[in-house]
Formats: sequence, structure tokens, C-alpha cells
Amino acid sequence: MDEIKNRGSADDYGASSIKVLEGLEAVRKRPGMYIGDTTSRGLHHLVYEVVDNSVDESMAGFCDRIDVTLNADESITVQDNGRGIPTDPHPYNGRPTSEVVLTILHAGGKFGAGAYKVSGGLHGVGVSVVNALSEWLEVTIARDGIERTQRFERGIPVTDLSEGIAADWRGTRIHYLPDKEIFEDVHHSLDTLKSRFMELAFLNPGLHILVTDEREEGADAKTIEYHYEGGISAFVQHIDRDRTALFNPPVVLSGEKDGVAVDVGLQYNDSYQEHLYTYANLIHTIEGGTHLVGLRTALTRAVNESARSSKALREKEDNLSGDDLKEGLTCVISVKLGEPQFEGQTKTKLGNSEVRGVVDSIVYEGLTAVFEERPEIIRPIVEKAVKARRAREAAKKARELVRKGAMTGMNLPGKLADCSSKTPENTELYIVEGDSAGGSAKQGRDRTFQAILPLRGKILNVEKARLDKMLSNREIQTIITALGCGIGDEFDETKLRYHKIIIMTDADVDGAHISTLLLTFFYRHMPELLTQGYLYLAQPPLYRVQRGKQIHYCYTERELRHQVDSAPDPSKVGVQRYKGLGEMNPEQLWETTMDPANRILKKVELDDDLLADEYFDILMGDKVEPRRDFITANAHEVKNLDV
Ligand code: 0RA
Repeated sequence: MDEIKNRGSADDYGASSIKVLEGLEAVRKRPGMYIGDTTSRGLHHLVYEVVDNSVDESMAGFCDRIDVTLNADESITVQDNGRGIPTDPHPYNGRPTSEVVLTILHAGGKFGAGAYKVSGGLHGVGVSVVNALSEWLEVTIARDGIERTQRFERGIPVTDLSEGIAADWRGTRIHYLPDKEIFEDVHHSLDTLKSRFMELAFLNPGLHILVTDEREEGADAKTIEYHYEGGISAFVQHIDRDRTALFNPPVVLSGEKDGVAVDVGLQYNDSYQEHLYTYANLIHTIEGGTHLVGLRTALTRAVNESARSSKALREKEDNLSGDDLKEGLTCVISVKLGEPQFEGQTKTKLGNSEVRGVVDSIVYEGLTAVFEERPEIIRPIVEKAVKARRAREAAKKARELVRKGAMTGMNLPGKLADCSSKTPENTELYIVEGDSAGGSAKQGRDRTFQAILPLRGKILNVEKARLDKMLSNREIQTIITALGCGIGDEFDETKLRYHKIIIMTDADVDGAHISTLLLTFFYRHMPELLTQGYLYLAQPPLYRVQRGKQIHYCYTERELRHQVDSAPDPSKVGVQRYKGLGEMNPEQLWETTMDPANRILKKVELDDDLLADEYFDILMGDKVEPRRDFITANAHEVKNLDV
């Protein structure tokens, strides 16, 4: 890490430029150390890092607008209307401060603009990392009516900061092109970016974030604006926009104590899931942490106390537990603190122990006051939680029955054609739509390591059913027993009987529906299958193309076009469109979809749970309108739903 010392002779300039080169080289050599990885995820982190610098400027009170443009060449422009990065000579080496910020690792944090720097990005590694990982980057700074610019290539300044021309704007613009030498794929996902910007706009009320996608050829670029004066309360209402609230508006609690600022919005609705999002310094803490623990403790205590004193909970009833209070809860908590510690596998778990007590007391005191002011909201919460408790007890009994079956190993479902290998690391379970495709799969498979479980018809929509009802469903029981790992809190990864679980359905709308139902079930009740990478979607071919004696299987429309167009005589090409798995004989099914040497498997990954929740809610929820809109808008994607 580079020390910034107060010195600035010409000699030091030589020394400092060597440091710059060393720093850049370190980043380019091990990008993963700075941005996690160089997949699509890392690529998007670059955008977040740049935007987060502008968000910092906004939180310091100097900026209320950020414009993000996805340009046709996949370069990104981020412009804000803040004070502009300072350009005066920096004591470190006499170079413009903006150049130091963009070339020295970890320099960003040391230029904190007064208020605590809280936005996250790459956990504060700074915009110099983005610079190092860009083919080129141009910074333009407008301050005091003068605009100056500087260009970098792979992090190295290739021009000096320009002398300056008259400017009619104020702020900072960063325009960069991610380096194709570093990133596997430089395509940005508009959906992924939009989801993060919406989140940032909710968490920073008053801030305007505008996104423009200039990449669609021919189409007029549309600008989408995110701006919510309502902050966290609006966030909660947005999450619940297609659910029926038990009271309105959401409860909002805020406070600050010992340097920790806490904002909470919470609401109950008539659904059966919990939707809880936690943030620390604007980073989505997927793994939870001390803020979450404080929140749950306070919520449970405050509800129980108010329930007793208002007699909403009968005397002979036990206290409600934290689990009872999860059903139908939608909640966002955002904490801001000086020195966050991020722990856990993905560094998204807040570790600061002092936060727990602060959140607990702010939430407890706030809730107790709200229950006194709005006494009408306590009863529906308690009634919901009491029902949830009964359902949970029923579900527990059902689950135990299912588990006993799974434990003895005797009761493996009759429909399951198991494999001979008993080493989970090597085995695969194909969950197959329909008995006839199941039959072909049984005949075509390699029985040493491939097990087949045919499912008949549709499985239950778990999004609309309670746990107890779901566990009485035959198909669901069969899946749970075959996997052997239990569900919910009792999930045990070490008992999982197959390390690849492959959903194989027809490549049509019904097949997409079944695989979505299955994904929803796994997402809600065995999320580890998704987070630990056990779950796959089989990709059966869409077409069989015969050219003379040669047979080609095509998995996309593009491949088909290529096969037809490249044929010596296109009119002699025979094309068969597969409507379902059932149209393939066992050999063809093996060859195209099951043989590890040829098949295509799509790994189901869980990247952004806000986005994932939205997909599942829209696809499986009660309201018809949003689902119809979604299916029309994404008709080509639904059949390959990547969560
Ligand atoms: C440090 C000091 C000052 C501004 C900034 C940082 C700043 C950084 C970024 C990065 C993106 N946009 C930004 N906007 C501002 C202000 C110092 C001063 O003017 O007194």
C-alpha cells in the first residue's frame, strides 16, 4: 500500500511514478484481489466503483445528479454535478490531485470530502483500480467555470491534465473502456446495473440517477431516471408493490448513536415469505451480520411486549418467536458507520459488534413508540404470526416424516432410477418433465453416475402455498427424499446425494414454467443448492439439421442459421424442430443433452437476490398484470431463466 507523505521534489516525482507503475502492475496481475473476479460480476463492479465515488459526493451534500451512459462500444460514462475532483498539485508528488486519485492505489479514501466516506463499491479500493483495468479512461473535471481533462491507458497517464476551457457545468465525468485483456466478457447487463441504481436511489433520497443505454442500434436511446424522495419507506413499498399490505404506510425508524446511523422501513403483507434486505454503507450485506441480529431481537421483543400490553396476544399463548414474525415481513435496514468490517465468504456480512446494540435500541424504542401511536397495526401482525406458528408446527411434523423416510434410505421414491455410484461428488440427478421423457432418459443415461427422477405434471406453486401444504405435495416429497439433504433450517449439505442436480424440461413455455416452479422451490427452501452451485438447467437442442449424411444439433437460432447458410446447397438441408424431449429417442437424448462430452449445462447462479426475488415474485405471484408484462418483454429469455 502506498503511503502518502508530505513531500514533493522533482526526485520524488521519479520515485512516485515507479510506485504508480508497480501499483498498476499489481492490479493487472491479480485483478481478483481488487474486484473479486474478472467475470461479468467484476465488470459490473467497475461501474459501481465509479458511481459510488459520485454517491459519496452526494452524501457529502454537494451533488444531486449522476448520469450513467452505456455507450455503443461498451465503454461507460459516469458524470456527476458535484464539486469536481480537486486538480491542485498534490503534496505527494506535485501532480494534480485528480491524477493521484486515479493512479495511486487506495488514494481515494485519503481524500475524504469531510463527511465520512460510506459508499462501498469495491470496498473502497478506489477508482485507480478501474483505471488500471481499463483500456483507456478519460477524466473531465469542471470546477470554477473551467473544464480540464486527462487521458490514461491501462492506468498510465498518456496526457497531462489539460490547461482548461470554459465550462458551463460543474462536476466530474469519467469515461472508460473495460480492458478486453482482463475481462472474459465486456458486455454490461442493463438489468443488473438498473437494479443497483434503483437500490442506490432508494437509499439516498433526493439523489437522481439517470441511465441511458446507447447500445441498441437504430433504437432511440431511452433514459431511465431513478429518484425517490420517499427513501427507505418508498423502497419497502416498491418491494411490496404487488402484494397486499396489512397496514399502510410502512413503519419507518431512524436514529443515530455512537457514530452509527440506522434507517429501517418495515411492512407486513398477506404473503408467506420474508423479504428482508440489509445494507451497511450502501453495500448489500447478503450474508447479514450484526445489524440484522440487532433488528430481529428488537422486533421480537417490541412486538411481544406490545402484543401483551394490548392483549392482542392471549395470556395462555407463548411468546412469538423471531421465526413466527418472518412470515409476510418486508423490511429494509440501512446502517452507516465509520469503519465497517466486512466478513464472510463473499465479504458481505457486517462484523462490527457495536452495531448490534445500537440497532437493537433504536429499533426497539422506535417500534414501541410507533405501536403506541398506531395501535391498529399490532393486531394484524400478531394474528399473522400466530397463524405462521401453527403452520410451522404442522410443517415440522410433516418434515420429520419426510426426513425419516430419507434417513432410512429404504424409502427412496419408486419413480427414482438411482445410479450405482454412491459418491455424491461424482453423481448427477436429472429431474425430468413427464414420464415419457423420463423413460427415454432412463434408457439413454449412464447408470453408473446418472440418476433419473421423472416428475408427473406440474408441481405446486410454492410461492402461493404455505410450507405445510407444500410438504404434503407428492412431487415435492419425492424431490426432497431423492436429494436426502432436508429442507429449510434442517438443510444439511453433507447429506446431499448428488452434487449435480439437473432440471431437464421441454424447450417450450410449459417446460419453462415447470423449471421456474422447481427453481422457485429450490430458491425458497434449499437456497444453498443455488449459492453453492449444485443446480443446473439442461439445454436440449432446438433443431436437428441434416446435411447429406451429417447430422448437426443446434441449440440456438443462431447456430441453425449458420448451419443452413453455410451448407453448399441450402435447399437440401433437412431441419427438424424439436418441440419436446419426447421427440428424441434415448440415444439422441444421451448424445445431445446428457453426455458430459457433448451436452450444454447452464449453471443456475444467484448473483443479485433483489433481482432474483423480483423474477420469482413476478413469475409466480398472484397479480396477473406484471407477469404478463414480464413474459412479453422477455419471451426469449424465459425459457432459459438464469436467476
Ligand atoms: C475530494 C474532495 C473534493 C471532491 C472530491 C473528492 C470528489 C471526488 C469525486 C469522484 C467522483 N466525483 C467526485 N466529486 C468530488 C472537493 C474538495 C473541494 O472542492 O474543496
